[in-house]
Amino acid sequence: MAAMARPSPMMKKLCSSALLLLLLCCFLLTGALAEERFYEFVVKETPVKRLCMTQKIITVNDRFPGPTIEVYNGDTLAIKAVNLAQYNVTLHWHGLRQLRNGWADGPEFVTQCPIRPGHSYTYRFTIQEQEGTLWWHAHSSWLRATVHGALIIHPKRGLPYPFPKPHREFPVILAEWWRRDPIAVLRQSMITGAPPNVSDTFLINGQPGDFLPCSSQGDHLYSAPRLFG
Ligand SMILES: [Cu+2]
Repeated sequence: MAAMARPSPMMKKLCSSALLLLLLCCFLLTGALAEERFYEFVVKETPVKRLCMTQKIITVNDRFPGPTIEVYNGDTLAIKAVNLAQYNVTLHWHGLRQLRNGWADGPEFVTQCPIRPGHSYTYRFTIQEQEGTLWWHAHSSWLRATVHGALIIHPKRGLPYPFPKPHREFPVILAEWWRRDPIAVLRQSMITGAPPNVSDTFLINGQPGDFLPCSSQGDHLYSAPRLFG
C-alpha cells in the first residue's frame, strides 16, 4: 500500500494563512452587517383614557405602552431621552448586559444622575451576544408604571433563531393601571407607611380588556393586536 504524501511546510503555511483569512472575513462581515440605530424618546405628560376616565400619564412619544425598539444582535443603540415631564427620569434596558458601559444601565443614583426636567441624555450601548425579547422601562420612582415598552433583539442578520420560525410574532406587554397618578400612589404609601394601593386593573398591551366599562373606547394612541378570539 502506498504511503500518503505528507504536506510540505509550504503547503501547511498556505493552509493556515487561508484559514486565518477566512476567519478574518467572517469577523469583518459580521461587523460590517451591524448597524447603529437611533431613537428619540420624548418623555412627557399625555392624556390617556382608560376605565371611562381621561388621565394625564407620563409616556414616551405620547405612546402607551411606549415604542418598541427593534435591533439585531451586534447593533449599537443610541437612544436620546428628552425629558419634558415634571419628574426626574432615567431609562433602563431590562435584562441587557451592559459590558464596559455600566453608565448606560439606567438606575437613578446608582449608575447615573437622573435626567432633570428640560434636559436630555443619550444612552449608547452595543448589544453583545444577546437575542430575544426584553423590555425597557423608566427607573425613577414609579414612572415605570407607564413609561415602558418592548426591546426586541433579533439574531445577527442572516442568522435564524435557535428554534423553528413561528407563524407570527408580536410583543405582549403586561402592566397595571391606577385611577390615580402612580407617583401619588407611591407618595401616599411613603407618607402613611402602609403598602401602596393595589391597582384598579391589569392591562395587556395597554388595554384593560373587553369586560370592563369603556374598554372599547380606550385610547386612540396605540392599537393593540387582537390576542384572543
Ligand atoms: Cu427592569
